[in-house]
Amino acid sequence: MPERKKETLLLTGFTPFGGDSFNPSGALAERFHGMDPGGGAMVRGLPLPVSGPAAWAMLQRAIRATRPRWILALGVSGRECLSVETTAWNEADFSIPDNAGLQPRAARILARGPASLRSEVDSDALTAAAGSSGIPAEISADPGRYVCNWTYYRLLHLTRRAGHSARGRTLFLHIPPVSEMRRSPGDKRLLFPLAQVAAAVERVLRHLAHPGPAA
Ligand code: PCA
Repeated sequence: MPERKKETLLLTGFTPFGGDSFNPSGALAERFHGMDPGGGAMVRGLPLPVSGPAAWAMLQRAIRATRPRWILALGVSGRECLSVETTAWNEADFSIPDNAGLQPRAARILARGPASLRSEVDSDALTAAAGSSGIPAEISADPGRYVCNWTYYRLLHLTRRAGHSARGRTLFLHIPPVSEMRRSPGDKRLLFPLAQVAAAVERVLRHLAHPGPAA
């Protein structure tokens, strides 16, 4: 019997920004590229530039080329937990310039788009899967108003279209800062080892591709 072609699970992350020299989200997108998370899927990892328009242009090309069945977008937050983001907001309000030097304030992302968009992924089940890794996981309706929210809003706006390959299967996960981001020996933030965050993201990937009882 010919082997069935695997369907794409597009996993995005971001490059470093805001003075940090490391971004675990982009590193994990690279690490999991080519992984088989079960459910007939194959992970395609894509680190994105930290700039709304540039990230979106790259993401649109990847979506057109791979017609993903699932999209999991990752970004690093300042929170000491995993945040399963349920909602994206039609607002760009950057507290610092992005990597292209753009800094929209109180601006709409899409002039005629709705004020907010919600993911249809089962966030309760997914949060339970993420939290079984030992890193606390919470449901969040606030992905900030920076590049992650921008990207998530555009993603949900695109994939909610009837017949879109990733309709109902698009989600954003904020991950906590990791030890590689320590700014100085006196940096007092709770920083997780990258390997532990990777284990949590792996659970999320497996759950997304193949929902079922947590392994
Ligand atoms: N986090 C930022 C942008 C890139 C990233 O990893 C954010 O939360 O918007």
